[in-house]
Amino acid sequence: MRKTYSGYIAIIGSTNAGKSTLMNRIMERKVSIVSHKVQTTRTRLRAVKMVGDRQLIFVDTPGVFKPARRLDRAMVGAAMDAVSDADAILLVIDAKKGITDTVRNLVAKIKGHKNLFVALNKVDSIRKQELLPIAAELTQMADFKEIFMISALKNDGIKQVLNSLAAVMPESPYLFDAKDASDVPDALYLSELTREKIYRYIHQELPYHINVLTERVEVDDEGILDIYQKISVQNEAHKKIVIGHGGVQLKQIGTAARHDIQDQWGVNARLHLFVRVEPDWENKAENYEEQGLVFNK
Ligand SMILES: Nc1nc2c(ncn2[C@@H]2O[C@H](COP(=O)(O)OP(=O)(O)OP(=O)(O)O)[C@@H](O)[C@H]2O)c(=O)[nH]1
Ligand SMILES: [Mg+2]
Repeated sequence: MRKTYSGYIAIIGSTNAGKSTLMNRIMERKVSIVSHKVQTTRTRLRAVKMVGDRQLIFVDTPGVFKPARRLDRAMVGAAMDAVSDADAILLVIDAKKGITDTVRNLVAKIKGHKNLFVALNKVDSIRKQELLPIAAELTQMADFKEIFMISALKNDGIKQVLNSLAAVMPESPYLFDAKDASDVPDALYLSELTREKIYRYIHQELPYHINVLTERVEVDDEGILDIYQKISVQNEAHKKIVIGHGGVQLKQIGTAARHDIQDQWGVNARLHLFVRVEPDWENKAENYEEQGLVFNK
């Protein structure tokens, strides 16, 4: 019988390093939401990529940072769990920021792993000669198999990453049906698309205090999806901002999310958004479970 190869690759790194952008670039479509803000990704998101006949299961993770809230702890916990199961680890570093304390701490935690790779990302925005000292320092820090210089945004250097990772995948039956590009539950995926628009249109800190939960998806006779989502905010003032004057803000969020859903899925959809004041959403298990996060009591 022909040999098959399949394994997990954890994409980890500081928040805002470009992990989700890289994940989407690898998949050639949007699997994971992206924003210019830190702490965008809140849970692990898996996507399956075939490189020749080798199966690569990528796990995008929340950025690692110093956790303060319960949600933060669950996010960082999800990232570290992904690492412990991984056949290979791809550490993503924002080359503009270089080796920060967070990166240093992270490397200390993962340095025993046998398939350690690092991608210096955002090379489009820094000069080549600035990369060399960073690379030199990294080789002192751990036994990286390879240091890639990439731009996830400009699609530069991605092929090399894929080929090198494919080469270290263990011999194994396929762990996922090759047709399943992503095992993100649809409800979560839909919630994520809306949450991304909240990050896009609502400024400053507010998005971090907001949660989106897909409560129901119905399909009518014409195949049009009715998607009902609850946007949880912490107080009346936040609700006002999310809805906006005369509802314009919520409309902008809803329209953008609906377009995205339609584009990504090739379906027609109506998106029904309800904003609810739920001061305690961060302390409710249901808001963690859809996202696959562990709710620590
Ligand atoms: N210039 C440049 N910007 C990039 C590149 N890759 C990602 N970005 C930008 O960096 C920002 C953060 O990207 P994300 O992919 O959300 O980062 P992340 O590491 O997933 O962040 P968290 O989910 O918060 O941990 C976005 O504004 C991206 O457009 C790159 O190669 N070059
Ligand atoms: Mg992310």
